[in-house]
Amino acid sequence: MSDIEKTLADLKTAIETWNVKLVQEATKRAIDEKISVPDIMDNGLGKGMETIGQRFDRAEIYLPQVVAASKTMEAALKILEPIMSANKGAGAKATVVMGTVEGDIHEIGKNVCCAMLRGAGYNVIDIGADADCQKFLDAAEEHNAAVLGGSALMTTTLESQRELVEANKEDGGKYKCIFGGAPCSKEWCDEIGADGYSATGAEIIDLVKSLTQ
Ligand code: B12
Repeated sequence: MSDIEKTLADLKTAIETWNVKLVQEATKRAIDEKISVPDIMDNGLGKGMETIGQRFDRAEIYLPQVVAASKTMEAALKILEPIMSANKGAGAKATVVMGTVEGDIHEIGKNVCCAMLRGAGYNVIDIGADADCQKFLDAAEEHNAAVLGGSALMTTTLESQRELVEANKEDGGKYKCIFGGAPCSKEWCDEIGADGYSATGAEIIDLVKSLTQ
């Protein structure tokens, strides 16, 4: 196993075992080894979170363990954040308002997307979780955004994505609406009249690029 493979494996293990010390050490090591952030996310941390999701689905672990894994993920994102933000303001790239839609408190995927977009040089306004349509529109207006990105992790909160598309239309359709999250799909986005969908944080960069060029 190469050093890089070992680091990615350690990142995955750290999330799976909610080991904050290990995640901090392995994330710093990954940076030293110049592993790209999309690689750190997709082939390290994200893989660990996938396992957590599967184990939770099979009732092998419960909410407290999922929360612990989420906190471990946040500890890693905290270390990666300055690198991501280093690109901030470097160019004249568009502003994206990112939030988790109303009724939904899942933030990890949204945070990953924010980090990826920042890393690619976009100006990201993170309005947090359980954000209603007005909060999206107000933030977009205030920061002169081009894109609204809404994350939903529950089948019940997919409806809030539809509401955001409609609220944007009523407001004059000034912004492109893109969506993601585990229950979201390209078909759903087409059905609700959204402008785009991406399955991962890595793909969101090309999606935003294609909508803002
Ligand atoms: C972590 C987690 C939690 C954590 C969230 C911590 C946090 N700070 O975010 C906690 C423990 C708090 C939690 C709470 C709950 N959860 Co939960 N949770 C999960 C879990 C295990 C993983 C989600 C996750 O973080 N994945 C990792 C990230 C990296 O992946 P991701 O979110 O999919 O994001 C990627 C892509 O989707 C995409 N993406 C994401 N957002 C966006 C946005 C845009 C614009 C784009 C383009 C792309 C994009 O890019 C991301 C990066 O690649 C899932 C299980 C699963 N299999 O998904 C359940 C799950 C989502 N939870 C579920 C439930 C039911 C709940 C609760 C209601 C539980 C309860 N009984 O209280 C509450 C929610 C309350 C509420 N009102 O929201 C269900 C939803 C079921 C359903 N039918 O919809 C799931 C599917 C588990 C299950 N099988 O039952 N949960």
